[in-house]
Amino acid sequence: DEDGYDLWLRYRLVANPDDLARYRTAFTHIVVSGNHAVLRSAGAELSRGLSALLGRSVPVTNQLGKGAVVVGVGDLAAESFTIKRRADRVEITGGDERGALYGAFRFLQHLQRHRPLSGLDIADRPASPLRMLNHWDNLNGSIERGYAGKSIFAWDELPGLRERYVDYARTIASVGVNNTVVNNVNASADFLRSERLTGLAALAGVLRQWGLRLWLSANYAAPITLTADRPSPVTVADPFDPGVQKWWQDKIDEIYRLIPDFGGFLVKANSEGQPGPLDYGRTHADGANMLADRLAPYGGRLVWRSFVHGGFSDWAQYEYNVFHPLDGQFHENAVVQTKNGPIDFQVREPVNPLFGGLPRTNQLVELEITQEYTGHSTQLCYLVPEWKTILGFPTYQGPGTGPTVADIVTGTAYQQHNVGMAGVVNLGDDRNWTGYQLGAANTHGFARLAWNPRLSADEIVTEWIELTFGLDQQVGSVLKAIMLQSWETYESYTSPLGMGYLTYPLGAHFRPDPNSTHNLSHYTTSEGTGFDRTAVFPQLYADHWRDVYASPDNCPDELLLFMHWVPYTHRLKSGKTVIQHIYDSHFAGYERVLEFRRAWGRLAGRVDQARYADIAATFDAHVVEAERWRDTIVSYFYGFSRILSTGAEWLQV
Ligand code: GCW
Repeated sequence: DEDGYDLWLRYRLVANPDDLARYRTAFTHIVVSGNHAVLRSAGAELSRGLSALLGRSVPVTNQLGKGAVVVGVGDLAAESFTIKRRADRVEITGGDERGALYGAFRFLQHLQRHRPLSGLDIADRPASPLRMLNHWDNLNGSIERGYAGKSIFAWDELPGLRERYVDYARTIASVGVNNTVVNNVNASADFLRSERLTGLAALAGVLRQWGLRLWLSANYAAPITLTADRPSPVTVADPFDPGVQKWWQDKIDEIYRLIPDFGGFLVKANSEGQPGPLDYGRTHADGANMLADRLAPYGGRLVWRSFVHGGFSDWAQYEYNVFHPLDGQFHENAVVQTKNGPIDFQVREPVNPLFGGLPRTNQLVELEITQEYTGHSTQLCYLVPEWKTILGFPTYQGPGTGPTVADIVTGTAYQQHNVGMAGVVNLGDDRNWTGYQLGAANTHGFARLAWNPRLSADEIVTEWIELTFGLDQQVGSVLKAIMLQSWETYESYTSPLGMGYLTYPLGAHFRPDPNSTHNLSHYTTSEGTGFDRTAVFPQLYADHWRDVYASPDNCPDELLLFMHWVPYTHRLKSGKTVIQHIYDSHFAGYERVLEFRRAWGRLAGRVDQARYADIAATFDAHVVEAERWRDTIVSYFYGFSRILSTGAEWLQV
């Protein structure tokens, strides 16, 4: 059935008869060398994948010999693997069981893509130790910023298990994810109730077989909430209070008795109404370290989010001002998780100045896979090109151009071990997992970048297309071109020149409504528009970027209205005036979406009917949304500026 459920784990019969014959001779059975649950998963996946690809049973046996695919552990770095073709067999060797599992998946992907067997010799290792998903899933099954149905986790059925948990674990392990936080950072304390923990332990048991550690988001006031009905309740959540410390110690002991490989806690504190240590006059570092110290003996980690703000006027610098002074105070197993930009996952933002601004703090970069501000599930927006610009950003903090964000989150910048990438995931219980078929490319792309931030967007998207739609050249080239343009296309018909936040700020963030953020994210008048942030924000960067951002003439066009307020007639580096750019980009962006729809239409008959029609329907919706955005934004700025477009007939009323 072609409903998208298999995502990129589609093991369809190899169509090319020559390839099929070659593969059938080369691979006849699997040998799992060792007795470990993760190795058994690797063996089971190889058997499942090879049997389907070759159209006949490829069983797990204990006979070495000709045609064996042998998976096991050898003398390599943790999580790394090699795949080697020997005279009569293939050897997949991991530095540990997890590495072996990743090698097994990579081998299957190699065959799914009909890559040549001659000289098959692959060695790979993950760049970052922490490759995490963050689910924003709630106890009632809803998902904050979820556009793919309800949570895949049926909390109230646990410890009862669903088959889908295995497919979830397979899917994310197949691209190297090794940690997952299963509940929302706006956390219900109820997740930590003793009654819930046995159920969560059952879920952790499934994940463990696929090399995944389960984490929980913790509500900082949990000691208060969860003791409220006791004779002597805990009445504060002050990290320096002995009663609070004891409560957390007992809770952490209880969790590790049930889940020995529990990953740790993710905490959103003193942010958007959440409780936290600041309520008691303590700092974020005090709050984080209290938990980190209690997790440390178990090998657990504490991830503390830096996303704090107090409204629009000083949003860009707020987070930096809170966290930069704390650099060096977080303990070794504490990690600060920082959103890519200083605001909130807008389609274009400067890189968060906390990258390069916290050299003595372990950091995760938080990316938003779910398309809260980038098209939900109605508009294709492939985010890997955006993420590449973030990861490749040279901070200039230090010698030369300084470490890039990728250098920081892979640990090479400051020789750190508790670093990596976290993605707010877009998975839900829709049959196709991500609400629309092409959304899965972002899930895949995030994980591939977390594995290796140096892969190009072209390589990653090509891999995803081949695994998902097969090897048809025309499908590949058309889809690749669409996907690689889609982020800048989304930007062009939504937010001009880095302005950001043009959706209604409360609620769902669906509707373009520039009026609702007037004098908040942009100061639009009849003379001009933008946000003059020059007084403070550019100074948070190294001198190089400060000089670039502080001057309207040096600032890159795409960030101009983030940094500056300019008259409509200000001339961009592109040669256009700001107002003409706003008009042109919105019309051109809409036209490009029409072109996406036409191009997809030309693939009729080349993609199975069900997925073809499903994606065609997405492009229909995409056109409607792009038109709404175009008309809202263009009329808004025409309304203020009253400047007619030059050369655009449709505005000359
Ligand atoms: O921008 C906001 C989102 C919230 C989210 C918050 C955060 C989980 O709209 O839904 O809450 O960011 O990242 O904490």
